[in-house]
Amino acid sequence: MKREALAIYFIMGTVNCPREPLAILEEALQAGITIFQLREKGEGALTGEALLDFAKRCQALCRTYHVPFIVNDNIELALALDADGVHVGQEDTELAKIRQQWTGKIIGVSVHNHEEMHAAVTGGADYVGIGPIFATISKADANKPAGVEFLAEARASYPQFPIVAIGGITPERTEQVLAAGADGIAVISAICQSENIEHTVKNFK
Ligand code: TZP
Ligand code: MG
Repeated sequence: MKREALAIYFIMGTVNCPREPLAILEEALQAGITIFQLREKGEGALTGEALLDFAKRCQALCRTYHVPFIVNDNIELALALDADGVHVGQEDTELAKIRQQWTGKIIGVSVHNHEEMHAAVTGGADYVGIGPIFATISKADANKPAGVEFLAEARASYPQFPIVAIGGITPERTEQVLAAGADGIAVISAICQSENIEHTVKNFK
């Protein structure tokens, strides 16, 4: 994948939204996010038909704006929808299995250290997510904030590999994260909780 596609990576689930989720997504798309991930998890998350219906609506919006639609964790949902990609953590379906099923699709993997990074790169991931860089309110089981140290090391080891940084990132903190080597920033709350998404995305840019 092109590293530029990771520039402004918006992640959202209904649980993260203080108002109508599809309105938030459409405002973010209009404002210029470059990739979207549906991450429907946590207490009160949609399941079954309701999840399928919501996911289809998100996908349709992303198509309208020509923005890749990625599904978090749920490989069955991603396959059923023919999503543009899937993002998995270390505890989710094995990368090798997904890679077999998913030629020509985007696969992202969360990594936290050199071993995981090496396994992702050699196992066929298209990009990696590194974080949480800062403290986050959006992931209950998040590791401790790691800062930019490993991010910078990962970039030094893999000068060309697509890397997105995640966790507590705001427009004010973006420069530091890009300087450490990220191709882009992945955010939930900075956009979901923004009172002016157009303005927030512009600030990220
Ligand atoms: N993985 C590491 S931190 C995080 C995920 C999914 C949550 C990021 O959300 P926020 O609100 O941008 O900190
Ligand atoms: Mg996961």
